[in-house]
Amino acid sequence: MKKILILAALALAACSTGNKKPMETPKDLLVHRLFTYAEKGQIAYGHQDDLAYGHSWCVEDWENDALERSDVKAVTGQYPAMVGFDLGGIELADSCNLDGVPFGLIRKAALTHIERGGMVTFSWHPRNPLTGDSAWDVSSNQVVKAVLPGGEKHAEFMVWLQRAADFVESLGEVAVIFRPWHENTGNWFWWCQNVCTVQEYRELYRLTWVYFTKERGLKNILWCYSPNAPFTPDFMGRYPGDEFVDIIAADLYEFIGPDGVGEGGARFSAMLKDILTKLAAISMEHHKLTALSETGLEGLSDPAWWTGVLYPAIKEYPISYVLTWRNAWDKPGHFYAPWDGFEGAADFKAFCELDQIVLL
Ligand code: BMA
Repeated sequence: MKKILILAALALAACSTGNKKPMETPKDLLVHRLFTYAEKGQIAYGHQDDLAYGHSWCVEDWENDALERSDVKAVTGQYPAMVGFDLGGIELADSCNLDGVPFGLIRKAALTHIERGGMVTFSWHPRNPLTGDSAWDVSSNQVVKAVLPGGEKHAEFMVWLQRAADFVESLGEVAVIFRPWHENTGNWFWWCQNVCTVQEYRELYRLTWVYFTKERGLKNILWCYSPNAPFTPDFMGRYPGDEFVDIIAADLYEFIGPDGVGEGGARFSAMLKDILTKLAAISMEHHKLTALSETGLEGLSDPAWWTGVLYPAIKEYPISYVLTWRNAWDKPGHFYAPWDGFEGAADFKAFCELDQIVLL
């Protein structure tokens, strides 16, 4: 028995010293896991902020809380396969993010979820570095230019990157998805297409990647480029380049207008299929993973949204995961997944029970 253990230890040592096949890094394993889902036609389900709070509850004494509560688990019996968190606020060394979630809780929740076998993705809504207002301040088209080398805010911005990188580094040897400068083909963030040039955007993304990867040596990040649908020339026109990206994804929400649930769902479904068709071809051409990095119907006013709208629209496509947005604890109508007691929970449960949909 002992001999077997020694031989096993030697084999492992050989792997890690590079004598034979090098050991797989946490990033390799996460890439492999996501590619496997896509190859098998499976889709992992993710929910933003899932372990930090839910509809009308939030973790308070996070240092002593085992973080067992989850709206998704309350309804389905399982945690989501992926949990998303937002780093907005880390740039100014705030103790809580833009939605009031302590960064200590975010770190603990992310590590707890990974320990349980789950995956974690980070978005970032940093303030506008030129005006000091929120990420949604598009009053100036000089902001991205100002943070690039030679710009008046460059030195300050590098400190912002340093603080974000410090946070990721503090997670240790785990792989996470990072999705900075998302929805750049919209017109609502200071890095969107209406307020910066193609070149400026690409330099912003690359500057971030180079700082994290080369200067800080943070090698366990899967970089996700996620413009919003619909597909426009800017979608790939602003692509930073294959070297800087692991996942080419898209964000798309359903909005119900005056025409009601049925029409809203049909419009969303058509747009979703269109963008996923393009993403399937693009990800294949670039040898990248693909995903639906943010989606949802706020308030879930369509009782059959999961199995009637979302699932039929995504089931044919090789997306590795789909993430729905947060269930705000302090805004009763701002939720994107059911919670315990929500009357439309059965449809979500049915969606999660489909063979193709992966929870934790
Ligand atoms: C938006 C809303 C906001 C929130 C922001 C960042 O979609 O949920 O309430 O502050 O995301 O999480």
